[in-house]
Amino acid sequence: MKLHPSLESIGQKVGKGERLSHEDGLSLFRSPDLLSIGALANIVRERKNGNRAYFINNRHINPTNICKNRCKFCAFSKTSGEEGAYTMGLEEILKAASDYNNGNVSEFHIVGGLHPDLPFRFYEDMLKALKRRFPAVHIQAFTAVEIAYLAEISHLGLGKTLGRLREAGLGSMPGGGAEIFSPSTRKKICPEKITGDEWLQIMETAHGLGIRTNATMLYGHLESMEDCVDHLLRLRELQDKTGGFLAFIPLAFHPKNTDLETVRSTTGQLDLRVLSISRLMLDNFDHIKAYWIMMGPKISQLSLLFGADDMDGTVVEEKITHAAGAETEEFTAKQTLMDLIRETGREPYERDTLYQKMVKV
Ligand code: V47
Ligand code: SF4
Repeated sequence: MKLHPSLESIGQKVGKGERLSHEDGLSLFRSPDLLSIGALANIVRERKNGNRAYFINNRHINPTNICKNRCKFCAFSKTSGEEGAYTMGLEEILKAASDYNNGNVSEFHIVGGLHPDLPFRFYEDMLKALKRRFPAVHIQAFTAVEIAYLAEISHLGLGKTLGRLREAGLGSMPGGGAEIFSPSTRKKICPEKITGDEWLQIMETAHGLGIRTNATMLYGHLESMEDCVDHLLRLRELQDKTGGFLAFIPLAFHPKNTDLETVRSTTGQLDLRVLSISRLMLDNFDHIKAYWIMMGPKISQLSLLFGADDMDGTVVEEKITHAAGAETEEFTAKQTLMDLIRETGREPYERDTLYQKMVKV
């Protein structure tokens, strides 16, 4: 493959399976040659996952949008009493869980705001009730930010809080809340949130207890290229230590109805670039997800040729990105995901949360 001069040494490293450096990451962000970056990411993607492209039959549930943090990039959260603020009761949560395919999904993905008044018991009861009604469904719930908050309100400490949640039915944790680790940028976009160091510490503790998690990075807001490369390298460092991350998901910032509304939406160019660079830098992550809700099905489909090996899932109901102006549907049928995958020449595989059961469909 003839590479742009800016990518020659990176191409050699990728060919030999060598680790890329911070400087390489910056060169990838600066290079004008997106197609070559994608082609290099594709080499790594095919080395790790062959021609497979995964998806999951899942349902998202957001029990409450009331949140004491009110991050500047978030259009989903509300203050108690504000118009549009909601908190679902247990029955409502169970009803939502069963309203798609009778609850016949392989995963419930549950995240929400940091509610100032709900007790720790509410979260335990929710997990237990879901597990009782849908014993076969894996529950992936609570970002590290929520876990930090639950540890605070439970007064049990982090390890015990995670242990209690696991006993109640928690299977794994999603990757949200990572945003961008750089302290100065983080302060601008989510000053109330736990720090990047704390996010990493919580993930390390979860991994130490055998709880697998995902990881994310929010991009397309006020971050710099350096922030992104630093973020990816810190994830890579923790993955070297614990091996607990399942997948990485780059999250495209949606500005509408947020305090950062003047920032323009991400472009297809940036979406594909961040995704490919993530695949190249995170050499110890097995999976890179192109979350179709945030990228849109069109770019998400092309991502399968730019380093991604997973399109996430059926989702069914999505509030976080849609509050911020997402124009995608909230639900994509399994058949549609399979068609999108096949059109790119990849082979669709339906997977479970932990990538243990993967069935060619
Ligand atoms: O933590 C909030 C982000 C996350 C906006 O682990 C926004 O498999 C874009 O983490 N524009 C929640 N992003 C979603 C999330 C996720 C989604 C799908 C799969 C997985 C996984 C994780 O959404 C939040 C925050 O980082 N977010 N507001 C916004 N305006
Ligand atoms: Fe709350 Fe999460 Fe929204 Fe921040 S991103 S305001 S923590 S719901």
